[in-house]
Amino acid sequence: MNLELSEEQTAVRRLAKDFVDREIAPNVVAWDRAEEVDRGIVKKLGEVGFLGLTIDEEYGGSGGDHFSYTLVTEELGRGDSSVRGIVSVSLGLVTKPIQQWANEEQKRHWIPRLTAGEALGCFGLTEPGHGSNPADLQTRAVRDGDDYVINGTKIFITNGTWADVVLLFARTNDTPGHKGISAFLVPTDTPGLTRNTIHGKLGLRGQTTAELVLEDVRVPASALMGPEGKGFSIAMSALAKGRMSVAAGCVGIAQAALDAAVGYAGEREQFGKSIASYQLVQELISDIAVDVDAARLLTWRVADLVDRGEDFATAASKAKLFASEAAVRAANNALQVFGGYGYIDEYPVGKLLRDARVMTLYEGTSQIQKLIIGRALTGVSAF
Ligand code: TGC
Ligand code: FAD
Repeated sequence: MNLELSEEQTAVRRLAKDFVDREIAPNVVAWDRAEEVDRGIVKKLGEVGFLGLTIDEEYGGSGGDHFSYTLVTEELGRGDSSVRGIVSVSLGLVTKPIQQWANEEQKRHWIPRLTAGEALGCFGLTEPGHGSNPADLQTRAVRDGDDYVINGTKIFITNGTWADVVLLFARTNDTPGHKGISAFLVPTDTPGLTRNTIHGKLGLRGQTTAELVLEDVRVPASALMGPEGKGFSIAMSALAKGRMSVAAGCVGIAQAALDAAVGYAGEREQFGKSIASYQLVQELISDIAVDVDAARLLTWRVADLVDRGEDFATAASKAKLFASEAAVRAANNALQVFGGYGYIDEYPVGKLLRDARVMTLYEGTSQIQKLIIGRALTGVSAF
C-alpha cells in the first residue's frame, strides 16, 4: 500500500478542507442548535463534485477513486458529521448502488440529479422490529399487474424527510430470510408514503432522520432495481462500502478532537502554567493522536483494497469497528482537556462526542462488526 497521496488526491483533499472551512465550520453551532443544516448545503456539495465522487462522468459524476472519496469523507466528518452523513447516504448508499445495480433507464433518470445535489437519496432498510437482522424485514411488495403495491414501516432513515428517492428493501416473496427481499427505487412523493421526522436525537442534529410509513404505495414494476430476490445482496454490498465511509467520517471526528485539544491545551493556564505542560493532559492528547493514526490507516487500507478490486468487506468492518470506538474515545478525551468548557456547546468537543456516539450503532453495531469479523476468521456464524 502506497501511503503517499497522488497529486489528484492531494488536490481533492485540499478542496475538501477549503470547502469545510468556508461552507461548514462557520455554521456548525447554529445548525446543531437549529436541529437542521441549511438545506442549501446539498446543492453546494453537488456543485463541488462531492456527491458524484467515484461515479462515472457519463452519468454526471465526478469520477475519482475510493481513496479520494475517503479523504473527502474524512474532511466532511472533521467539519460536521451531519453533512458527512448526508453525503455518505445519498452518494454511498443510494447513487453508488444505482450505478452498480440499476438498469440504464434508472441510471439516466436518477444519477445526474443525485450527483448534482438536485435530488437527495435515502436508504430504507431498518424496520422498527428489525435492525441488526434486516434479513427478517417485513415490508412487503406485492405484484399487481404492471405494478407493485408496497406496505410497511421503515425507521431511523437518514435524509428521510428531505429525500426525493428511497432505495427501499421489501419482501417480494414468502421465502424466509434474505432470499425473498428485493430493492426498489421509490420516489418519496408517491401517494401513500408518509414521512415522520424523528426529533430529540443525541447527536447528528443537523440531519433529518425519519420514519417512513408505506400504505398501499403503488409503483410501476420498473421501480424494481436489480433482479427480484437480490435486494439483500444489494443492501449488503452497499453497506460494505458504507462502513468504509463511516470509518473515514470517524477519523475526521477524531482529528477534529485532536486539533481542538491541542489548541485549547496551549491556551489554557491553571496553577500558573499552561495545562499543556502537565503530563496527564499530554496523556489525553497522545491517546487521541494514536487513535487518529490507527483509525486513518485502517480506513485507508480499505480504500486501497477497493481501488485494487480486492475483497474489502471484512477490512471495512474492522475499520468501522475501530474508528467508531476511537472517535468516541477521542472526543471524550478532548472534552476532558476542555474541562467544564467542554460541556458547553460554544466549544466544539461536546458536539463531537454526541455525534461520535451513533457511529458505534449504525451501519451495524460494534457487536455486529465483531461477529462479521469473527465469522470471516472462524467460518462460524455466531449472529
Ligand atoms: P449473509 O449470509 O452475510 O449474506 C446474505 C446474502 O448477501 C450476500 N452478500 C453480499 N453480496 C455482495 N456484496 C457483499 N459485500 C455482500 N455481503 C453479503 C451474500 O453472498 C448472501 O447472498 P447469497 O445469494 O449468497 O445467499 O447474510 P446474514 O443474514 O448472515 O447477514 C448478517 C449480518 C449481521 C452481516 C447483516 O444482517 C448485517 O449487516 N446487519 C447489520 C445491519 C446494518 O448494518 N444496517 C444498516 C442500515 S443503514 C444505516 O445504518 C445507515 S446510517 C447513516 C450513515 O451511514 O451516515
Ligand atoms: P438492535 O438490533 O435491536 O440491537 C440492540 C442491541 O443488541 C445492540 O447493542 C446490538 O449490538 C445487540 N445485538 C443485536 N443482535 C446481536 C447479536 N446477534 N449478538 C450480539 N449482540 C446483538 N437504517 C437504515 O436503514 N437507513 C438509515 O439511513 C439509517 N440511519 C440511521 C441514523 C441514525 C441516527 C440511527 C440511530 C440509526 C440509523 N439506521 C438507519 C438504523 C441503524 O442501522 C440501526 O439502528 C442499527 O443497525 C441497529 O439496529 P437496532 O437499532 O434495531 O438495534
